Amino acid sequence: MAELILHHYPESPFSEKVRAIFGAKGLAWRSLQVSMVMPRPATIALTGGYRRIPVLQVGADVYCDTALIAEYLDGLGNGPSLYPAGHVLAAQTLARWVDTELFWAAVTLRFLPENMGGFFTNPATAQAFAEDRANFAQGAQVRRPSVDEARARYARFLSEMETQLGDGRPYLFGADWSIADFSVYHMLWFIHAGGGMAEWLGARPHAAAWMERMRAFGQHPGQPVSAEDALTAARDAQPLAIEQTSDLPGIPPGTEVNVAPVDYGVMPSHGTLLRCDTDGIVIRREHALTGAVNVHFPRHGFSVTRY
Ligand SMILES: N[C@@H](CCC(=O)N[C@@H](CS)C(=O)NCC(=O)O)C(=O)O
Repeated sequence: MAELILHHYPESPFSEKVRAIFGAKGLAWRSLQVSMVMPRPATIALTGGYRRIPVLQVGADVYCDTALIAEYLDGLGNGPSLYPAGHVLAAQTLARWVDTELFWAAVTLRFLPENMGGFFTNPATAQAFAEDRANFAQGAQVRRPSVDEARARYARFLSEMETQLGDGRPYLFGADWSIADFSVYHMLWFIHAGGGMAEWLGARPHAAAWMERMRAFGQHPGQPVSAEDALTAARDAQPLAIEQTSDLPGIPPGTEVNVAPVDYGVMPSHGTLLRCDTDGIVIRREHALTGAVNVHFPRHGFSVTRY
């Protein structure tokens, strides 16, 4: 198998989810550190437009969105499945809620002055970030909660989490981890990354101990790789053979399509549809820098339209 190359940046919470999964599963990975703001030429050459971070590249196959990246990684490495029998629905549903509803509360909380920590001590960096994220927000369909609402949402969630962990279980659904643990972990990591609100965890010993257990997984660094070497890895590989199928009325395999997130960061990727079914969406693209690549997306949260 080709190497696992994560396109990410250190401050990115969704990247921290994947970095922790690499650690938990003992997977060797290569780290392609991208800028916190656009442009990201190598990553965009590979995805064809999708700009959210992280992206996992495996040779000439590119996996977008951590929901799909986690499913891909689950089949590799050591340890229990991220989707334990009997808890799949609960774990996936909690992970989706955390990655969306709790995420927007987390964004509100993280950018409070008392939670900023060392973020943006340089005004020029802050200005570049604000301009970049204004572009990113074009066409978004999300509602960012007020500070009061975000605090209430997080407080309620943390107190339910404390109760759930109160019987001494090591992970949210019992003796083994699930995808929900990694989603909750990266969100708490993000909220507390600036060092603020420490008392929120301090007052909840079970949640605090769980957080330290999860944080240990994140200490598993990747070997740096350059953008040039990542592009060479794509050019040197063949994209996976994909069984062609589509459950979209009027959009059969072979159609030129746009695939885009439905909520935010809605910049589409363009390519030829190979597959669209319950398990995901795959398009094939060609680019001078990458050769032929497959770009994979989850089905949930993405739209497919004719180009
Ligand atoms: N549902 C996506 C969310 C990804 C996401 O929102 N990533 C943030 C960074 S953590 C992002 O792309 N922000 C804009 C940017 O970095 O350009 C996933 O699970 O991968």
